[in-house]
Amino acid sequence: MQLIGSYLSPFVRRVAISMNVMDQPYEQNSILAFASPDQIRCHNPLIRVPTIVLDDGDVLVESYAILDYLDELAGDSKRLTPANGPERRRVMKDTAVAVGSMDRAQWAVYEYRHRPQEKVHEPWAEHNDSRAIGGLQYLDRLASEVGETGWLSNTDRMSQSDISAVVAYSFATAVRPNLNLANAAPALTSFVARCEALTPFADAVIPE
Ligand SMILES: N[C@@H](CCC(=O)N[C@@H](CS)C(=O)NCC(=O)O)C(=O)O
Repeated sequence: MQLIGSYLSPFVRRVAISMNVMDQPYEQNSILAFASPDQIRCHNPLIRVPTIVLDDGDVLVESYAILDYLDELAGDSKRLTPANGPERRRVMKDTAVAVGSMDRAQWAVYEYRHRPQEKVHEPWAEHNDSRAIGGLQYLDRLASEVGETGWLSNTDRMSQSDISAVVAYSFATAVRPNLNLANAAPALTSFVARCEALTPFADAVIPE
């Protein structure tokens, strides 16, 4: 299985960490979508990462669809989003907030990265920053109740919401340091430190 995309992308990183947690072997191909579009276009018409090329040549796009397939492959003992019931609803909701926070932080940073300086619209970046903070503070409230060993969606082991929350926090901190998340989300900050020290996370660090 080939995972296309750099760990600079939070969407790629949440897939990589999920595969590490599930013991799913993969080969990472660290292509940057903006720098090398042709190498991705041949697999994905959207020219976005993550893109996964399966061993039989089939291709999956979009992190949600990829993770859904990986959960199915892993089976009930290893899946990261529960298969059904209130547990599934809860993990789906908390994951959606985490992924929405990634989106918002990305839109804020793209405002500076992909527009000429004279066309940057600061209020749009600030709007997205405030929505990213809103999502991360929701996760912070969950983190304030997990103690030293618990998980954000109250599951008995790590779930997709934990992985996506940690990735969203670390990405937002890297690209929008102005958010000052250590102050704005202190419980989440401690939870992230606990998780980033674990091998599945440390094996997929954000490059310098
Ligand atoms: N909804 C997508 C988001 C993927 C995404 O935005 N990827 C970015 C990298 S972080 C990308 O490939 N951008 C290239 C572009 O926008 O042209 C997912 O969950 O996979």
